[in-house]
Amino acid sequence: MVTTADAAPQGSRIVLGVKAPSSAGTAAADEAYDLTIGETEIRIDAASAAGVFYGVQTLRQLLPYGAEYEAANFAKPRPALLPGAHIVDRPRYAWRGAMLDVARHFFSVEEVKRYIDLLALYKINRLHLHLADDQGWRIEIKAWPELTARGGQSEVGGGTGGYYTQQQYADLVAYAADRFITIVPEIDMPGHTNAGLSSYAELNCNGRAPEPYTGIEVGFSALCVEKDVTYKFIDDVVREIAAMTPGAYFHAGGDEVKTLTPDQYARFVERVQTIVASHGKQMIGWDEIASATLLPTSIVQHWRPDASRAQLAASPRLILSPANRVYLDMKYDEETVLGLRWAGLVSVQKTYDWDPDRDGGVPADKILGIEAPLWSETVATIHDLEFMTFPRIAALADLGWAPASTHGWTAFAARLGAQAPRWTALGVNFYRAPEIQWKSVDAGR
Ligand code: TNX
Repeated sequence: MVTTADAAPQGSRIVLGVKAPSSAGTAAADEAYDLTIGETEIRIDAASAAGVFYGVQTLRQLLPYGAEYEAANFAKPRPALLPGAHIVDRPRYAWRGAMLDVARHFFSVEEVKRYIDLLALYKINRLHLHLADDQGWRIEIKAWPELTARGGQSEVGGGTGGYYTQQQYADLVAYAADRFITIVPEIDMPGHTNAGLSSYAELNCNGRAPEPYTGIEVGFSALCVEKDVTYKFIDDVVREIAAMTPGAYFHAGGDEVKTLTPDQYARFVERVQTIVASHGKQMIGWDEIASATLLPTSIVQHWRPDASRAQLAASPRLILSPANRVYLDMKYDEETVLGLRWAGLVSVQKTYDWDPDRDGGVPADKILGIEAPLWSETVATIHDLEFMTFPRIAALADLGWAPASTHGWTAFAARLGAQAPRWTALGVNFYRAPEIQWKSVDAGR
């Protein structure tokens, strides 16, 4: 056992170094780190700043949960005992994502920053923002100002909605980048577009703008794929968002279109893919896009449990988000008040206890990683958001990071239970799933 600097002013220190860790040369070396807790020194070695950051998050999890309170809560620094350790660590998957639907219910910049902070603790490295849907358009587009002036003012249930100015979006991108999280913007198209269609009559095939929509039905809206102005619109939107997004990706949605023929749909996806590539981004789409001819750089996000495995297997690259495993908007159990249940009940064990490489039914070498979406039809506040996210996001994070060889529900459930005091200290409104033995706040000092 060693002590940290506070307890042993005679010499313990923390050294952060950017140099090759033990995992150098492996595919995951970019995010790898070594953490050594010795008698007089704590060292974190990594090849990149991201690796150092992940080493710090691990060290943070080893500190007593009280460290999560502002230091001002304590009259004087408290000693902390840490176990001696040499940890050689690197992620299993390069893509460890969370998705937040800010369209059905709007979440403010401050709320999204809080979400980012909580995700960073568990080494999540992508935050996919679902920025437009039938119920609201949430990102300022200077060439099409009505999108936010009109389309940004509604949300599920009739609330006032909201949107991010370009400056606010850039601030979010920078805040996430400081925590090694890449923002992945999504503008869903051609379906899920009522907010856009209600802002500009010309985007509609019949030239008439529909009313704003505040219900939770899906599949009724679509951009007019036969009109040229539609592609001018998409080009402007992708250009402005791409210019504010240093990350390599643009998510073009593509899900649940019920008003187009399969051929119209595929031609649309291929045309959008060209637009996205022309603005220097790799296109991501929900798994329906697998029916189109895709570029090698495009990424298919698997979500429908019954999606065609043959089409998925033929896709260039995959992110796995099977709804019956990782949808954070599904109810946990029969008692859950919030959430939907079309993909079944999604317990913590359901989220954790599968092997993406083997159980997805798709070739492992195409899998970039996994992502947990939080759709917000029933999720209206940050408290709701935290309740549906925690503890399941920790299961997703462990599945995305830890080697398959260490996977095991019983040991994971114990590690998970030990997070409770830290979440309490952080003020997280987590669901105390009854199957987990949650440590009490007094146990972890
Ligand atoms: C399906 S997942 C949708 C969303 C809904 C979600 C609710 C996906 C690509 N489409 O529009 O919000 O189910 O669980």
